Amino acid sequence: MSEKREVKPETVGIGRRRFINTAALAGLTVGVAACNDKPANAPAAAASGPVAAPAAAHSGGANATHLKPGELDTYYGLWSGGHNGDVRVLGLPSGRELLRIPCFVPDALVGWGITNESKAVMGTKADGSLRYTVADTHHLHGSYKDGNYDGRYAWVNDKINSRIARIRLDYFICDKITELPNVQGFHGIFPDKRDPVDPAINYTTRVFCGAEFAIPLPNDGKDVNAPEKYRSMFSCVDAETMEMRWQVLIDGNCDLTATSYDGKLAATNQYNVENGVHYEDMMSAERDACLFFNIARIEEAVKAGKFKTVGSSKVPVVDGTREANKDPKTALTAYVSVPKNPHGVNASPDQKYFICAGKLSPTATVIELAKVLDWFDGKMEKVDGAIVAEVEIGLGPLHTAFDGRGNAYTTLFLDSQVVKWNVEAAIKFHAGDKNAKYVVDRLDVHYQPGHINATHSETVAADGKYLAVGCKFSKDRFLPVGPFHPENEQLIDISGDKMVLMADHPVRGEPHDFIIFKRDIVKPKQVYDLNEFPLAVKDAKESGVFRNGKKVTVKLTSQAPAFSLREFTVKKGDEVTLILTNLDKIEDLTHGFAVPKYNIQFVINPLETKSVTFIADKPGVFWAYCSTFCHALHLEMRTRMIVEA
Ligand code: RUQ
Ligand code: CUA
Ligand code: CA
Repeated sequence: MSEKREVKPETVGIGRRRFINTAALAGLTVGVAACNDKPANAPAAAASGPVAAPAAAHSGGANATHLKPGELDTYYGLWSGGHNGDVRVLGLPSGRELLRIPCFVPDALVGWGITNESKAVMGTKADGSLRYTVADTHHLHGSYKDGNYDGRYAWVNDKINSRIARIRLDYFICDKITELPNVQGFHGIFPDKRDPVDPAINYTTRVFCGAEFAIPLPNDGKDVNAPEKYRSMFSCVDAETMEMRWQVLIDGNCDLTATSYDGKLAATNQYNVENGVHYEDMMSAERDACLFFNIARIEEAVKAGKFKTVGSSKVPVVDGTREANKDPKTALTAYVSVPKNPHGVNASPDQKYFICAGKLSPTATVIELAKVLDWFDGKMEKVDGAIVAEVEIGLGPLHTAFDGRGNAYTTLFLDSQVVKWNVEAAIKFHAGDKNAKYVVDRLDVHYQPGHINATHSETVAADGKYLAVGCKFSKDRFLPVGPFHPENEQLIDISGDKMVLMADHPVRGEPHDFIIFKRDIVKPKQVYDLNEFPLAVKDAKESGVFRNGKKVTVKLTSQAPAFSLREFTVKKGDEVTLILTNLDKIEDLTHGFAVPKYNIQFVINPLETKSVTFIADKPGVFWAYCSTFCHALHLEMRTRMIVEA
């Protein structure tokens, strides 16, 4: 779009830096009309630190991303899979993609949305077909224990249909999906880090979900022409059961979400305190808010029956509006003001602050959590007193990551940069010490970065090693492939004073968010436990065709290179349920099962059981074959399905 001139990636230096900046700003006039009211003088230039040294001069350098054949990565990355509705597992620093975990959208490789087990997780209509086949995943976070990832679960959102999916990190599979009632545009998501009341519960038990779009409550076709009645809610899902716990009716909307390390506070940034319906309305207020939730008080209110329900949903809804929460001593919510249309809110690893990125404001706002709690305790008069810094960092701040050494790294969408800034120095500067240099470093990224995360960034174990940046535009960074460009996930070494760009990785759109953790956090199992599956065919001798009127069950096992039945016969019009257990218990010995003309395909891992149900509506012979290479005689591994006319 903005790029007419050629950019030579190998020329790193001041000239190039300026050039890329100009290109990025030129691009925004076309691509980001909504942001045209940015301040005329770019604060980026004023606060700019020294220019980044050439990447080649750094000892870590790009070589660190190149692993020798057979070498393993030291970190896992979990990336949301965007519109594919899956979660991608990457090895880092190499950036190699190791797995995709389907969640919200069918997947033909593993048979997600085809097998009965996956359909039960995804949700079906009365006729057995899938309720939804599209998704828009943005945000992914892992479960915590003692302030660090514990490798039990991860959660990812679906913005289109307001669903939350849980990933089991023992098998790297999606095991539950919950649809949030009475909300639209479910966006931000964050697990709590411990219980607000019970100190023995030092791990995640709740997941918080923010909803961006206000809708009539209930959304039943009445009130559609009364936008002033549209409302948004903040939701809490139980981490174990994945049932809804409660919702909070709020003023304004929710964007991203953060939680405190003590479990007491959750917050969501709000870009639409105006309750505007059109984007001009949503940008009219000079300040929006970071809305805090007092979790213990909300749960007390629910227990005391101080809630209503909306429509057919039984989920308790408490009142978190400004009007109902004026008295700090009883308030469930606190609206801390932040400049115009903020975006990301992130919890610093020292457990003290939430950082709100300004988006339309070139600032980051630092909110001290102890002071928010003081307000709830009636010890501080104005909740805005919790703002301990509001400093200019550059144009279009979106998300922030941390290195555990007091520095924050914020993406600047419009400047196409990552800015490294020191939180305590920013607080000093805000307090009046104009000599406090809070901007430490800036690095050009390519281009228009959104999400950012560092190794263990939002945990007490933040180790300041690598930073990943999700760049929305890749422009000239890869071979051209027509109009639809890949995005560019860049990896940056942050172990030194200067950030060093290590690698570009093209990705299919649009991953948004990700977390990165040390490989020993998870202990993945590579062979299933037969007992996990109620339908398991535990012995090849149990195989056969079992008829009950028009309902037929076919039980089958696989052991390389054969299925337990050489053939099986059903009748036209039968409702067939085929159950297949893979009795191979050797790591990596996965089979597949594909039935021509019946739209059936799935893989079956060691000691896994899957089932499919279909109507045998086409008579004939159908060679059901193993579709995953498993053995020298893989091509011979078939069974003949005979459907009698
Ligand atoms: S939002 S960058 Cu969901 Cu920032 Cu994507
Ligand atoms: Cu079994 Cu291929
Ligand atoms: Ca606004």
